[in-house]
Amino acid sequence: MFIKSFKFYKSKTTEPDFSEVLDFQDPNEKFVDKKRIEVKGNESYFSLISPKEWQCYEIKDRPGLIFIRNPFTPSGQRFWISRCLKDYPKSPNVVNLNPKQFSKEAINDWWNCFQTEKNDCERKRLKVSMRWTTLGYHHDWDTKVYSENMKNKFPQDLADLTKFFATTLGFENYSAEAAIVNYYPIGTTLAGHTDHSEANLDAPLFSFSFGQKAIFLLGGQSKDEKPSAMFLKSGDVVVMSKSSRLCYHAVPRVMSCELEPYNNFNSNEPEEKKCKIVNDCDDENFWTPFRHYLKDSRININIRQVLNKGQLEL
Ligand SMILES: O=C(O)CCC(=O)C(=O)O
Repeated sequence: MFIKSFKFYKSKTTEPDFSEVLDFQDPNEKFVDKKRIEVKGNESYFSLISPKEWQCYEIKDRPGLIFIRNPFTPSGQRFWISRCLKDYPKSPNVVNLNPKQFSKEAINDWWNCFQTEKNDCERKRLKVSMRWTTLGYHHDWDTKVYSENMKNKFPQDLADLTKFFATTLGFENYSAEAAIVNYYPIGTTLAGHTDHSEANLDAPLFSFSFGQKAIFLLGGQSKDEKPSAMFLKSGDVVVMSKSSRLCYHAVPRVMSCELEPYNNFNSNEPEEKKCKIVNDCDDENFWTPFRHYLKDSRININIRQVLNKGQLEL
């Protein structure tokens, strides 16, 4: 059932029927519950609107899945997008680019190479080949085993952001220790899988989406179950906790989206909400290369806690 749905939404020969895809812009109350979040404290966090204003949902037959509809401010989105493109793919973080096909410079600082490349054909190759970078404990795609030998410092800003979501949603003692940043040019997909390599399978998985929209499938713990399909748009946050933590999920389609909150904004966010770096993102000269990249691409940051509480290493 999972594979059938994946193929259905992936189809390029005929445009699939999207009528069963949940759209949280206009949530159908038959399938979706509006979740009340008990806000811990009165604080907000840079790049986010106040948790009191978050639109937070649960899906009726998918316990443990929490969907927060874009809680990012427009310049907050710009900040995380620029981190994902310009900074996170830099060495010592690991990227998928093959050393037989790409220069050391590209593998060490992909965005810089992509921006300075003059040859259009090579620029295109650099763009479409970049599919992931890993942070913290690096995901080993072959063995699927994390190790202390394959680990770098996890970016503090991303750890703090994830911790803020975790605490606000009532997940205590959360620690972000591994992330995959996925880059999806339109037309690419991610096959059905479960994330089960972490020693800690109780801590929730956090997923932040930016850029063009995706269809996300969330099924059960076996591929026999028909998955729910939902749109993920720029800024949307998905939390897979409790019984959804080990469920099959996939991205069968990335498609263009009418909403581009990172492009269309007048910079009237209160100054006190911004830090210097977010102010830089408001500068259109700074933003232009990111705008170009996102015209036909999506980015997803997928964050996991690896260790159990009190565990210091693997
Ligand atoms: O792109 C997404 O929304 C999901 C990514 C994902 O499932 C993963 O990185 O394991």
